Amino acid sequence: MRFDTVIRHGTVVTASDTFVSDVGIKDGRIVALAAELTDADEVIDATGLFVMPGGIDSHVHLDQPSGDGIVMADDFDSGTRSAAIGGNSTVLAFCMQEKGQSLREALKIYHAKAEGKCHVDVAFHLVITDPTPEVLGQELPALVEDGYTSLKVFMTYEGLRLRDDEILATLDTARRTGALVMVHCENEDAIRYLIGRHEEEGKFAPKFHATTRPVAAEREATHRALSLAEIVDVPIVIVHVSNREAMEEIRRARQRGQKIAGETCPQYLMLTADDLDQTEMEGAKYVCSPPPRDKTSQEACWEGLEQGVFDLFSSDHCPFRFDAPEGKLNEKGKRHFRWIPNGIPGVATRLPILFSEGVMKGRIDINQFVAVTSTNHAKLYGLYPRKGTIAIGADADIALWDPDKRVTLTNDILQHGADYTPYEGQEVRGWPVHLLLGGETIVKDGLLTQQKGRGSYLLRNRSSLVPRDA
Ligand code: DUC
Ligand code: ZN
Ligand code: ZN
Repeated sequence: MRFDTVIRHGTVVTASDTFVSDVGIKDGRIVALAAELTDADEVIDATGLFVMPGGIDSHVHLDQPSGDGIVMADDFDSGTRSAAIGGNSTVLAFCMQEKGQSLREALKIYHAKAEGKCHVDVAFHLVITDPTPEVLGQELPALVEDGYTSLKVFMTYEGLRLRDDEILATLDTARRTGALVMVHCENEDAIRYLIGRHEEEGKFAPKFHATTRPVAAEREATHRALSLAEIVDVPIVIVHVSNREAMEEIRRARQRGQKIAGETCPQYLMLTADDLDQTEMEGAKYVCSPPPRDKTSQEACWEGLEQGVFDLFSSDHCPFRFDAPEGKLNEKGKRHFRWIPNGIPGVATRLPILFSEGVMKGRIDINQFVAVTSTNHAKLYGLYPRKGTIAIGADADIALWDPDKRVTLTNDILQHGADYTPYEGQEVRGWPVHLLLGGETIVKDGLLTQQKGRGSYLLRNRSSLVPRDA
């Protein structure tokens, strides 16, 4: 067979194997894995490089309205561009239902936002903020059938959070329809109470974002979410886990026999609450929820990755400009931490940070790296085996990694819309030097080689965590 492209002399890495092989690509798919493939229109020399499935970041916020004049720093163009620079070929973003809005209406708006803009493949999770009988009884089941097979619910944020009975009703619908629910676990009432107390005490600086959202507020909500899922007998994903106590709740639920996926993020390995405690509002750059904790929590999150408590390592990319009236330093945010928009950029830095700090420092092996950054995302969100692996028949979404390339992370190389990175100046070892999407090179030597619009929208199957008869 004559191939469109062959990748030669690289070391192929999947979630389970590492082997030297050439990769033959035809019509956007991987069609051959063998030695000495030569007959091709294009030959990419991967000598000394790892040939890995493109990263899948299943937790990314793009172009979400935040109210109050706050504007997210990335739309689908800049956000997926930055994703590609960081070695990702697929991102799963959120489609946020407004109160009173139908899910179909919300989807129409988000599809319009993404249309023609994406540099990598995308799919949407549905955020349920208004679980009316109509939404749960009719819309959601139809949408799950149509390939929108995951949703997120919030236990915090006035206006977004669901009450426990609403969460139960949503989980029950997920069980009946075969959808997978992601849960943001923080106790809203406790947080609001603590914010009130801080206000009485005149505590308004960014560092108090962390003290009003303590570990116990996350642990309690995690336990409650797991209990609610147990009550209606449905799998869930606990997203953005920041500390040991929430992580232990996941372990215990699994020991009880529950099917649970766990996710952690770079900020919980790399940052601490001390980063919020800086002069000149610098701490606002690190305001995200749950907040970064302490060194002990970082170690716990590493342990969770090493031991498989966490299936997913996602960015929770949720970018705002720092020095901007529509960003972190909006007028109200300068005076009170509760008005600093929650979230940090990270879609481009997720993979290099884990490769450098995890693989190169011997904390996880390279197959685990592939599992928690790509394969498990594909499996849990219904994209496997089309995505998330190097195998015959899979999409040729392939990242070539140079393990020896040293890069200093600076905002200008990341190509996102934010005006900062929380990791400015940090050196990483290992970099995705070449990225193919559907067999086509979209990034070479840190630069985009294609215009936007190459990415497709992905309709998805059911999660691997969902029973087949659901
Ligand atoms: N939750 C997220 O998942 N992302 C950003 C903010 C938040 O609270
Ligand atoms: Zn969240
Ligand atoms: Zn998020």
